[in-house]
Amino acid sequence: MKKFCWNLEGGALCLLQGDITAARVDAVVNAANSSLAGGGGVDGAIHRAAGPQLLEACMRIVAEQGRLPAGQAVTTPGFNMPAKYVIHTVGPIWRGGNAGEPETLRSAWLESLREAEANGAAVVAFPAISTGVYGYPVELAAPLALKTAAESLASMRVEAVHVYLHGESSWQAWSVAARDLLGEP
Ligand code: AR6
Repeated sequence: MKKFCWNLEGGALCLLQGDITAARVDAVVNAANSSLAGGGGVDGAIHRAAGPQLLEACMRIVAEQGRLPAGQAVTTPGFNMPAKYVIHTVGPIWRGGNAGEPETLRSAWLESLREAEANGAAVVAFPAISTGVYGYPVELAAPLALKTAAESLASMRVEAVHVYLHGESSWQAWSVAARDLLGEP
């Protein structure tokens, strides 16, 4: 498995190629939708790996507080996954870039990191939120997400962010963005 890490002020930022559901971390972030009812992509994979209790926990949250708006995050247990927690966030659907998509994507990353910190999670795994079904161009999403994570590590108790990338084109785009922003790993 490919892995590159940058040791930054306040923690480590790593890119990994692989399946996020197998990540041995404290918390896994899910690129969910507002209904929290599961779906395709990484959301479907996380629900399959965690087992049916994850959907039950998500449905309780929606019953109590309603649908999860884009840019926000909530936490459930990880159930059958190695990770203790799943942090569900909703990224923006790409509508051309002038509908607040960058602000919403930044908020999805930040609010997920805040949830991680609030739960005492030291190592957090993220997928490439919004860059699949939601259509956010990965060349734009990767630098924004990496900058948000790098800045947050400096001021938060989270010690490491592991970005799990699925597929070669995603890996390439994130590697280029990380080198541009952070230099050689
Ligand atoms: N591990 C890591 N990354 C993965 C995995 C995996 N097991 N599976 C897919 N990816 P997407 P979005 C990558 O579409 O764009 C769902 O139906 C994938 O290759 O999962 O935020 C939800 O319910 C891509 O690079 O999330 C929502 O309705 C990245 O994860 C909607 O899709 C994100 O792709 C959310 O769309």
